[in-house]
Amino acid sequence: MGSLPTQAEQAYDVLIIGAGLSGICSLIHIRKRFPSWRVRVIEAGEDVGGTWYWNRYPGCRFDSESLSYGFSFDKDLLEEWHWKEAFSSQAETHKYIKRVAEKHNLYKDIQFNAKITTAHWNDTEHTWTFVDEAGDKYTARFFISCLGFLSSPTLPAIPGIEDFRGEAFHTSRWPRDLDTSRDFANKRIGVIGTGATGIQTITATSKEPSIKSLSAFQRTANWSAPLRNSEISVEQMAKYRMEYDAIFQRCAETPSCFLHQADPRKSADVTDEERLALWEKLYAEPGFGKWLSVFSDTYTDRQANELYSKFMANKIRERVHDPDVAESLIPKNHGFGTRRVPLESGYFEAFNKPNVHLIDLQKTSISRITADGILTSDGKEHELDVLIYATGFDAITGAFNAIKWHAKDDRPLIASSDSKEGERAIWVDHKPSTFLGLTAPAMPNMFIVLGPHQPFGNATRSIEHAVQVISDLLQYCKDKNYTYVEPTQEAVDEWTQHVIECSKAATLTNEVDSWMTGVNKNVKGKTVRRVARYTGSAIEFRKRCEDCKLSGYKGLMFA
Ligand code: NA7
Repeated sequence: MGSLPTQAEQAYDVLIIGAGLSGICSLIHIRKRFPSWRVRVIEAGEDVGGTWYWNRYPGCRFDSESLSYGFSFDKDLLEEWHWKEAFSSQAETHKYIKRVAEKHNLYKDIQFNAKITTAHWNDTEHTWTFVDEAGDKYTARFFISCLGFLSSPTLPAIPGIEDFRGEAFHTSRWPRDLDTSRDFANKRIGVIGTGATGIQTITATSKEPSIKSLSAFQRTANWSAPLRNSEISVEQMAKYRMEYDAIFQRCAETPSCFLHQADPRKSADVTDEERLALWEKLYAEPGFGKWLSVFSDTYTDRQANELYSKFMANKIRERVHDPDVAESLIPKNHGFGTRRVPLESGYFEAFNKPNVHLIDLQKTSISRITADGILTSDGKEHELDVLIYATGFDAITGAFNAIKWHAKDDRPLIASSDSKEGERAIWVDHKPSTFLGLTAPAMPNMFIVLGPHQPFGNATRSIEHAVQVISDLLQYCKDKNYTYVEPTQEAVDEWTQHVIECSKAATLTNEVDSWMTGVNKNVKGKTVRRVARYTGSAIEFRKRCEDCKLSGYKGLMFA
């Protein structure tokens, strides 16, 4: 390693931004691999956990299996840890992450309450300098972005937000000391948004016996299906511990690293009875099987998708007493599974309660937020004491966009094409260009975990893999005494084209607006669909990363 600048207050070999699962996994591995290196994590929150630190809203929990989620490299902790439920709650998951941090003595290397605001590349020194909100500076040779792909919350672009006199907050900024059974007593609660978060929040809040009323404001109906959670006893957990190797092996063999795999048959290969039998079986089982273990053409063949959607629509009709409400809850503009399917624990039954109301914004839209609630276009004012924004995130590129980047040649990372900086930006109009999703052009010495163009599936599995690849690459730099690494434009173009080609296979998903297709109407410049995530399989992704390493890192420039 060349010498680091001395004038900076804090100089590191590796700076990690974010102390969620990606950040702590990076810290553990970098420390282990490079014991003499100075490593520091910068984190905006007060504790480790990332997603599981910020999202404390009621009902927040996994909808992938707890057993498939832990760090597979930490065998001791797998032996020690008891997942209390098949689908762990936020509190338990956060406890797990804290335990990882304590066990590996990570806290001493993490700077909390520090939000990075600007980043400057120094092309002479081959270093990045970061400045946080408090004005503190950190200089680093390499940095690992562990910013998260759903970490930048967005409020709806609705007039009057600032007028509301009651309590209002975004689900991922849930007040830490709020006790729903106490603080929601006798209150009229409103929730805007019915994505995965809204569905969990609405379900849990509807079960609060003390609330006066709950109004769910739904702009787009979302498909959702039963989670079927259960407790894991001490005896069961002891048994599961012996199966961990097989569990992680299975994750490694599926396209999204979940425990579920599509049925290789096509919908039309079987009789109506056989088809129904598989669907009923999956519906009765816990977890994502009902999204991911269906017939292989369910998300590519329109007719196959329509059939399955009809099956799911009937399930909703069976569960919701009021037929009009049921029809409003059944999505009409997209087929089942073409958006990420949230799993629920009584969501549809919530609307059978007399004090729970669905406001279908397709029938009457929100005109404005007022001092006392929400005014809809039919002239009705829905009076509220608490207003919860379950309105999602500026996904994938949002956390990058929250930092002012001065990359190589002082280029900004993100800018819209119609802006002054548009011509020089690296990701114009939020369109990422990367090499293997791990590096980006004109952003030397940056490595990304769970960023654009990476597979997102089972997050921990993707994180472990990305951190491994990055550690190997850093080892290569160390061994060769390189202080500079950047992808070639050719490699970036080729990889970005591959990501776009892969996305074409997800035919029906591509026809739907969602954070997965890069749309968020609350964010300037995100009104049209774009390819921001890797939809090829995780298996293919791993292979391409391995090929790159075996080729001596073809596609990367070093100095
Ligand atoms: P999502 O899935 O992006 O959902 C956001 C929800 O908020 C969705 O129902 C939106 O409706 C709704 N929304 C956003 N803006 C508005 C306005 N202005 N008016 C009305 N409704 C609005 O975010 P989540 O937090 O639920 O989930 C994100 C991921 O986290 C999830 O997929 C899991 O992977 C975990 P829309 O559909 O845009 O009409």
